[in-house]
Amino acid sequence: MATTVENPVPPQDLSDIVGKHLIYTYANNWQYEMYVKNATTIDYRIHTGHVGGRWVKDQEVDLVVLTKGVYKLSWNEPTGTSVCVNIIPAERLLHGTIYFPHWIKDHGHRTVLFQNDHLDDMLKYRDEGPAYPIFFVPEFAKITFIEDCGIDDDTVISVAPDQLPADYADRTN
Ligand code: FER
Repeated sequence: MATTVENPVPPQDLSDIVGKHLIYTYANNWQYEMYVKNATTIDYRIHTGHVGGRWVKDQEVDLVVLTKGVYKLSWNEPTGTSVCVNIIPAERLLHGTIYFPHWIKDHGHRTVLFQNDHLDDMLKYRDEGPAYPIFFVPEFAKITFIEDCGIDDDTVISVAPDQLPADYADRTN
C-alpha cells in the first residue's frame, strides 16, 4: 500500500535484514560489528574508536524498513547513549548517528566492557552525568563484511573483541 498522511507506514518486510551479521568502518575509522539477532534485538562489538573494546548482547532496538532495501535501527543504551543507524546492505552503505552523553566523551573507558555484566554501574553513571553537551557523532560507514547467521544465534557474538583471532574484523566479502 502507498504511504500517505492517513497511513504513513510503508510495508514492513524485515526478512532481508533480520539475521544479518555486519562488520563496518565509519569514515572516522571507528570499526563496529552488529548482529541483527531478531526484529527487536541486536548484539554488537566495537573494535576500534572512542569506546573500542565495548560489547553488548540483547540490546532492544526499533527496527523498520523505510523503503525497499533501506533499514533504520534506533535505540537508547543503559549508559544514556542514543544511536540511530541506517543500513543499505545492497550498497554496502550505512549511516550512524551516535549521541553520547558528555560523561562518555571524558570517561569513555567506563563503558569499555561487557555491558550486560555491569548494568547497574551503567545506570548509575548515566544518572550522575553530566549528560550535556551531547557528544554528537554522525558518520557514514562502509560495510566490509556481511553474512546471514539466521535468528537468535548466541554464538555469533559471544566473546570480547580482544578475544577474537587477530584478523577477525579484517575479513571482507
Ligand atoms: C553503532 C554505533 C554505536 C553501533 C553501536 C553503537 C552496533 C553503540 C554505541 C555505544 O553504546 O557506545 O553503529 O552498532
